[in-house]
Amino acid sequence: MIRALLVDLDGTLAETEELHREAFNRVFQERGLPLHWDQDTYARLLRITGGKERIARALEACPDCPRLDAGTVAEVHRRKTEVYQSLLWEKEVALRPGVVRVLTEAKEAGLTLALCTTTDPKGAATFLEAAGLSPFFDLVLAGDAVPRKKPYPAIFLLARELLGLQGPEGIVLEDSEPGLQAGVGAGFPVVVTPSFYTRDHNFRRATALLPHLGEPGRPAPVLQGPRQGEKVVVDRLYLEEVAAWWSV
Ligand code: XBP
Ligand code: MG
Repeated sequence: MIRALLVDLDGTLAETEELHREAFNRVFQERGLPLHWDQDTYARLLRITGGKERIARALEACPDCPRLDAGTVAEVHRRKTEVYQSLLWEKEVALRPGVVRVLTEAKEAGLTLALCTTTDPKGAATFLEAAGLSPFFDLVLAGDAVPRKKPYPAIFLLARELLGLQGPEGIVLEDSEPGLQAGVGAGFPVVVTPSFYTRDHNFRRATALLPHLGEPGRPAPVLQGPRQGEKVVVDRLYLEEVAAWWSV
């Protein structure tokens, strides 16, 4: 029996990465840093999870950029988070299909919901508030809550420990390869719904792979996993099937 859903934020709940990208670029301009990330560059940089880490790596690879110490990089990232928070209120970010339904059903069934995200906790909190999702989550693990971000399994291992989950009592919902690796590494079945920036990632190890979670009247084709080739609406029953499939 599943007891918890461990849910990623960026790309899984909503397509937030374009707002992150805009926030990074605005702050680079504000600070006079000779960096500008177009979509192709950003797609590559998303492999480096965590905004601070991403900025630091991009600065190292930029010959015309000043050498900033870790404190200054953290300060640039703090400002980026502020800009991102304002953008979340200014621009409406639509939740992905099935998200509210799956969270609502899980909550009604008494499951524990944990947000497990690489993004900064302040940005994550503002996202949840702006999207009306705060009441769903019993636990929020974000940013530097663990020393090593995805693809390391630390964040999901921490959730496992805090919630006392055995084996597949938790299911991870993810959109990216680093997230999938982290979930698998922590011993959880992982349902992947790829997003705009992660559609070319390798999801071979996903327990279930679908373009989205589906809605009644708009089921999603199962690309991999239980009921492959059929169209499903991901619900509690399907998630139980995923957990059983993983255990075999
Ligand atoms: C995605 C990330 C984040 C965001 C930027 O995290 O890697 O770093 O791109 O956010 P996830 P910050 O999909 O695990 O939620 O700048 O706040 O790190
Ligand atoms: Mg993600």
